Amino acid sequence: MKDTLLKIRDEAELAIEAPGADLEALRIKYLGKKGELTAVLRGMGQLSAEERPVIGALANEIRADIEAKLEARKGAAAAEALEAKLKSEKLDVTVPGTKIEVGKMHPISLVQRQLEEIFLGMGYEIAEGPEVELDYYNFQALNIPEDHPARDTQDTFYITDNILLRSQTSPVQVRTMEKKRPPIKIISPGRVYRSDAVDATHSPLFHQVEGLVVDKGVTMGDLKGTLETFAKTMFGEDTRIRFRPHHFPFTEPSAEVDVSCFACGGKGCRLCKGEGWIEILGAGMVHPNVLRSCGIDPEEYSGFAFGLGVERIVMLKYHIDDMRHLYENDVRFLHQF
Ligand code: 2NM
Repeated sequence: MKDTLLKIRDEAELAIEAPGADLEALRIKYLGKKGELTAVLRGMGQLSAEERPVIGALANEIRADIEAKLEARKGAAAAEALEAKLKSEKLDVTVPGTKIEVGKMHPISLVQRQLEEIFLGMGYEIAEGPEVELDYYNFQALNIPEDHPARDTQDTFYITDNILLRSQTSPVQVRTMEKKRPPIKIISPGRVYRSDAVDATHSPLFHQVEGLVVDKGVTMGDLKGTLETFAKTMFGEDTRIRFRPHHFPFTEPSAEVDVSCFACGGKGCRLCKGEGWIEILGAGMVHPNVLRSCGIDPEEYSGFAFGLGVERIVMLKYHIDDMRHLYENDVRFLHQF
């Protein structure tokens, strides 16, 4: 029995010292209720009265010995683990930091913000609305007849018979006129969609800013004064504007609006193609049918509206000759603004 005990002690010692030893498993194996040492002690009944205290003392000594070795090894393992953790988490404060790239505002956003600032400064509010729109708000309420070419599936993205991607931001104006009583003074910036092939001057998605003023006694003179103030703020104090007669279904009378060329001052250059003038806006007095559709009495109220394409302004302002640059997201292009 003594030999068995000594053998257990030697084995346990080796096992505890072995690299990667599972100390808890070893504790159970040797000292646990069903462990090897316990098994030996259970057999002590067969021993003689002289042998029993000697073997008992040896067994207790070995138990204490194994316990102490386990504890010591546990402490060493914890110290090793801490050492490894400290090593792996070592921080070299002299290593160069990760460079954080600071982005830039896209030129379309830049110009859109600028347009917003100008009209906010004139007391306008910014109105927004859905890009997925009902046919009613995009066409019908805007006095655009059933057979108008803009309604063709060739020109407009239809989702169903009466749901489409808005082709202008005017439906926002209609929704505002439906909801609010005059005075109304809003601009509606946002994305619009037309089924155009991509080329240097066309994109199926582009951006518009439209304006609308409705009140008692609003005139074409107010429209001219507003657009003149806008043009001077946007393109410089010397800028002049001119109206050319045009047709829009939603305004009467309607005009296309030019600004004097901000590159040559009107003498004629490459930017204005020798004209001295650059077309920049569409505008007019809101058609009585449109006011009526929105529950506003055209006998009591009148209004003006205008619309411009943001991409066109961006391209003129920054001398960009191809609209595709604005959508290709090449950072070398975008970092120029
Ligand atoms: C343009 C040109 C002329 C316009 C009209 C309206 C509304 F809703 F009041 F009838 N909103 N925008 C308008 C007028 C838009 O864009 C070239």
